[in-house]
Amino acid sequence: MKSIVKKLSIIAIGTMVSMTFGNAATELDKVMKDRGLSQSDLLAAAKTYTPSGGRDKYIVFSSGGQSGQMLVYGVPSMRLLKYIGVFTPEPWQGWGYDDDTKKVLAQGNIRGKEITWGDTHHPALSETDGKYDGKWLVVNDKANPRIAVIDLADFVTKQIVVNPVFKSDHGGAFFTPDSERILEACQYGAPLDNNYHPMEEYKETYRGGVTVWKFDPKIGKIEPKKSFTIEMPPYMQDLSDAGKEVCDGWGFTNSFNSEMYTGGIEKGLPPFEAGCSRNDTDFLHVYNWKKLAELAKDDKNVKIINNHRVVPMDVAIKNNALFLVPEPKSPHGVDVSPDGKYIVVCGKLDTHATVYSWAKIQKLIKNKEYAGKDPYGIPILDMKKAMHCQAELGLGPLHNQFGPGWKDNGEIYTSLYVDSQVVKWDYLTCKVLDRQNVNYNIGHLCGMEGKTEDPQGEYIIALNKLAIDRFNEIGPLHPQNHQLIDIRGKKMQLLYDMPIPLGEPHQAVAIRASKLHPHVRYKMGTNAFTGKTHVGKTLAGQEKVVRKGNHVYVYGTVVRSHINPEHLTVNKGDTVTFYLTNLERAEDETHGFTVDQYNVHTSLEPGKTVAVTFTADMEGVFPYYCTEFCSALHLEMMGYLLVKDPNKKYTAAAKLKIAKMTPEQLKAEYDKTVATNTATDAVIQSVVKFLKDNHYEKHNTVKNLVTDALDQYGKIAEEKKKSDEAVKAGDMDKAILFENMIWQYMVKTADVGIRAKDLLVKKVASPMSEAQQRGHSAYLEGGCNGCHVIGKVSSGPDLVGVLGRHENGEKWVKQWIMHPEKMYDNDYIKSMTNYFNLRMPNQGMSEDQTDDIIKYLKWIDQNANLF
Ligand code: K7E
Ligand code: CUA
Repeated sequence: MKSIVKKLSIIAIGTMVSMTFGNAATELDKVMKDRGLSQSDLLAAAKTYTPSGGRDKYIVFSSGGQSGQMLVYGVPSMRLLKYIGVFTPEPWQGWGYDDDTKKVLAQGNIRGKEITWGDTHHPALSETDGKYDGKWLVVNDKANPRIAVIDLADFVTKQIVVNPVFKSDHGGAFFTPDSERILEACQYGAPLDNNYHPMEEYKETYRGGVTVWKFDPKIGKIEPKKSFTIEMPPYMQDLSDAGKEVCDGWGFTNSFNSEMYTGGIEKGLPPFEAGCSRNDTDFLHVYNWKKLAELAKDDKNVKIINNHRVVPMDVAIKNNALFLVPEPKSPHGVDVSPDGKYIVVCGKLDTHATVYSWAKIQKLIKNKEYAGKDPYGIPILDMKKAMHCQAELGLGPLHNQFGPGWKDNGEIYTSLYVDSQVVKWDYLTCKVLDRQNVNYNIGHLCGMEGKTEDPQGEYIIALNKLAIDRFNEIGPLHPQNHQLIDIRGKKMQLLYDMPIPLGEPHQAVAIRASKLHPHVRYKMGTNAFTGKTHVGKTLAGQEKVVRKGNHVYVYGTVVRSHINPEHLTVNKGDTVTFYLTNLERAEDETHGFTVDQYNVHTSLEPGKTVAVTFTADMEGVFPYYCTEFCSALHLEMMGYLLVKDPNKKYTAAAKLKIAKMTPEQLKAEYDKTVATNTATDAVIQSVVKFLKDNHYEKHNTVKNLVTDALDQYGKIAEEKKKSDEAVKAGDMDKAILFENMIWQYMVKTADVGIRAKDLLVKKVASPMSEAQQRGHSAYLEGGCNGCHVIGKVSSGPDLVGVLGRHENGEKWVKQWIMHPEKMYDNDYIKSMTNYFNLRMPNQGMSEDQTDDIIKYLKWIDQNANLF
């Protein structure tokens, strides 16, 4: 008995399921077949697909490699959100094309030389207590040793600092757990000064090192004066990591040329690659940056090189602050475990990852138990005695990320460059747990907050060096390939390939989106780089042009859809500065600005003030315009720069005779324009009434739109005043133009108002049942909307109330949809056919679809007041 009941209920559920999802399931089957998708593809799609308007849980900041920029994208959707201009000009944001951004870029000039490219490698997010706080982002430039600071309040680069002693850098940037310091390690050994030193004196005069930058996390600024560099042997320092928890105050940097080989292929010597990988081991540098920071404050303990404090090796050695630990052959990544108890080093040319124990290292240091000294006198600790365990992972281990099970299960993920794999293993026991193939040749891997003291897990992103066959062919230069991997299960699952059309990304860092709180707009008149009021701040009505000698300052404003001023005449050779303030308050109402042929551009987000300076060295007429498609009148958002040569005589052109309008014609045009405005206003008022009746103020997004609409509407009164004055003065031409301006404001108001109304309808309408949703889809599929507009008589009758129009309405409508031809003789149908000059065709709707459409029509009737 029981089993029969169970069976029946299973059948019942089965029927319900197929009733509910029947159509969708059939379509899904078809799509799977057509596109050749498997069940696991569907699962991967469901794990990454983010419906329109949806948000990602994590935000990734990826270095943009040779582009010198940063990339921002979301996880799990892998949707690209932004490029951030950092070391390289970025035209959209005006980065390097307006005065203030040029100043930031100029901070990165090296010895007076302008550098317009960068090789970004390692981004780092600021931390509080070893956890991301969502405030600052820093990244290094390997080619031109620099660090940039990006403000996460607006995702804009605010500072670039040049390393005064290195000639290249790699192992940085790395924040210490409270963001008071940033570690930046050198890469290629080179003289710390700027002088010539022959290659033969490499060991004597070339050096490596780690710069310990002071950072003020309150204002997000690196303080070069309070920073110093630890001198190190020219071993080609590579990746680094800052100590945390039990090893807080220490830093770890590995190296790959302890041979100090200097190449010379052109002289018949073996190349660098052979000489640098000769030894079985290289050195992990272990240094007490906190102690050295104290020492560096005293002039006695430092050498000043290029105006920068350098702590020499012997000072560090004498103060027990610098040690070396052998590590297997040309290693690459070094990562400190979340509790600071272990340091994991990847072998690169060795198949192992080596786990060092901080407790053991400390004990060796404390007991001064050294295995020897390097040529510079730095104590070397015994590798075996410092080691916790070693894991045989495969070919080419490069980088590590920790997973949420780090504490109990030693959860860690390592990239294998040569084997093209991500390996999950246990760094406490050095046991391998799982492998996932990636495509191809992975470099870094990015866990969700996987470098912090609080790794989130869920996903790992493989940042691959090669894409090869993964994407459509686009020529010999392929995109980069970021692959999203789900790590929640026992087995890793590859979910998504994301092509990146920019430089080699190296490292990326991911943070929970909930930790970021960027601004929507700037406070009116803000200089984005000082955070203070811009000297060029100009409000509506304050626009003016000021000449000081041969420098012309324009205090201008931009707002939909005009630039004020619209004419500017200057002399050839004048310097021109446009100060522009975007008066908009509305979210996403950005304007852009350029003067044709003068190579300037800027982006004006709401509230921002910018300065654009150039020398008007070409005579002629130069349109300037807004470069963002900001409204229906965007193309009209323009003006003219006229540059005349003061040494030239210009003869006036003969005036073209154009017939003038008669006073009667002018009056007629004026009346017509006013009538259009009155009609448009009636539409606006009906929308306003609808919005008020339905309590738009209860829905924040709708409320913002209404505020924006009313903002536009509010400008009408003043235009009306000007129009009336013109009428009084008998200048109908002018009056017509002001009436036209009123119409423009009305259109903008109506545009936003109707968007608000649509949004409000969706919010206040009763939710559709599954059947009603299916009915809505069937209605669209059947092409019903080609003739019927809900709430309006269009090419067919309004369908609001259609079910009540006939006796037995549902049956009537059903028959009419399924077999219209049977009813063509009906008197009512005949009259309708005559009226619309159209006859409803048989659209081949099934009975199920028709029933659903009727349910949808019921939903329309329930919400009739909204249409
Ligand atoms: Cu491995 Cu520059 Cu971090 Cu590239 S580095 S991968
Ligand atoms: Cu402003 Cu286009």
